[in-house]
Amino acid sequence: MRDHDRDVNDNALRLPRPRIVGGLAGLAAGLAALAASELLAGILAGAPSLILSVGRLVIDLQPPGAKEIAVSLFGTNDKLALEVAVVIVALAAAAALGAVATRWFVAAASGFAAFAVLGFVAAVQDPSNSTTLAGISATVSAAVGIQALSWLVGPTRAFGPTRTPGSTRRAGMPEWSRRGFLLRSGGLAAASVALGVGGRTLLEQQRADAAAVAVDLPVADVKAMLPAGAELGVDGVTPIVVPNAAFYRIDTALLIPRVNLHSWRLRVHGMVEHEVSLDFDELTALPAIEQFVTIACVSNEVGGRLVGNAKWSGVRLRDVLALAGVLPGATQLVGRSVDGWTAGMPTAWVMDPSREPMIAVAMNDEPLPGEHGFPARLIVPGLYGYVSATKWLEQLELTRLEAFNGYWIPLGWAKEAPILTQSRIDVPRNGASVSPGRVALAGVAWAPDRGISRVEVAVDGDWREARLSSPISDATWVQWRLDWDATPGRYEIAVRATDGAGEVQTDRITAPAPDGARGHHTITLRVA
Ligand SMILES: Nc1nc2c(c(=O)[nH]1)N[C@H]1C(S)=C(S)[C@@H](COP(=O)(O)O)O[C@H]1N2
Ligand SMILES: [Mo]
Repeated sequence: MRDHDRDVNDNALRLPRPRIVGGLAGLAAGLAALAASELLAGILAGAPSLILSVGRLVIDLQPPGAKEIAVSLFGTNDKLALEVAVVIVALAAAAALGAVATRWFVAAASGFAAFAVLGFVAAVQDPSNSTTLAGISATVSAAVGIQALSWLVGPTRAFGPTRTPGSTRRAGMPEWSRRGFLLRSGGLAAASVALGVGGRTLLEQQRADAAAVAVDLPVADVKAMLPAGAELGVDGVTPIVVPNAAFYRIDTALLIPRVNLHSWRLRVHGMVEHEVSLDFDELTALPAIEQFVTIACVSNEVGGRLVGNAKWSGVRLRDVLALAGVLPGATQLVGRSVDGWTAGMPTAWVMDPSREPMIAVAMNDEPLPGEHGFPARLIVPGLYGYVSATKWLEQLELTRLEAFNGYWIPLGWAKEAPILTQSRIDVPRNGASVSPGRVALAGVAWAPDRGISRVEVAVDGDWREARLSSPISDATWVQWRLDWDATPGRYEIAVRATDGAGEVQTDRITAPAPDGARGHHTITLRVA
């Protein structure tokens, strides 16, 4: 190690420009501030992650009509992108404040405090965050950031007691050597990233644990069974029953909502004869049912994978509604989640005896996974998820259709949205090259809950009928297969399904918004 005087000399000679020094210090201090909140959130149940809170605020403030943003925010990867954007903006601001700090420390410190206030305000929008803990988190985060900034470039550095007579340092400049400064800020940044990532890991673990508690699953009298021939056995085709770990996930939750099974209740209210509130045991004491249902996301593109089929177990939604007594005129049923998300559907759709809407507490014979709505969710055959499939369900409200709009409706999505007839080619992959001879073209087709009566495949415009797997029910998808004698060349392969009512899937292409994507999934193949 160098002695202190060498350090100071070094500093005078080689210290980078104060604005760069300040920027780097601000960056490190910003990382420390963010890490403090992540760590607290990981350790203290109920303490918010300020990053997630601000991300949540961004999602909630989506300007109505920004359909494309809304589409992209449905996706899971886009959530990560949103978080990364929040962190980048926060760090850029911290770097800018750091550059200010070398000349006007109080202003920079106030900037850090202002960011903490923003984080606090964002955090208390979410009712599941404790206001006290949000306050503590914001305060600690600001204090850590300001302390780190002061340690690296603050007034105590510039005017510290170790100032040597004759030093050429300017006021406001750190007294570390360049190497010392870079080591300290780099070390702080690295430690912050490590602690922050550790904190986030703990936080996600907390949420996963909450959903992994032992649950007594209802046992249905009538078992849902797969018919013989439910699976065509073509390599690479989506399985008829999608395993939980592979099932698509779509929601606005940046972090799986925490639900304590022991205090959780389902409240049925609004236009009912009498309000009903059931705890988990009371809910699952109702007659148990299970059924396979294919659910789909309205933002699924033609050929997309935001659709899946699972065995759902739970109770009949109509049994629960009957306990409360739905009043005439209650034309809409709204499912509300513990984090305030809502989906509304026509009561008539729910009451139609041709289908069996349910409150599911199990998915493929396992308790509902945290990301799929633990402890209870709605599954309503035939409707897109955004107007029906409320996860982390907490309330059922009976109202009139005109009286309330669910979460996505003001953002430009259709109020009523039955799942459109769609089909997808799974094998071969688009753009693949295959050998001449017999080629299995195969995929899935769905039209819940009208069922699929026929799937046709066009090879260069010539439609041929595919073979179908035995359908489980009208509420589920089927696999299809066409064996094709391929001769060398380039081909365009398209698929279309016909629903149970005889209606052929349209080739008229539409975007997912406002009520689902239309058009035929089409791929190109090379046979050589
Ligand atoms: N609480 C809550 N439930 C929700 C959503 C949500 O954002 N929050 N998204 C819905 C949408 S848009 C779809 S497509 C389905 C997806 O269910 P999955 O994630 O289990 O596949 O959940 C629905 N339920
Ligand atoms: Mo969705």
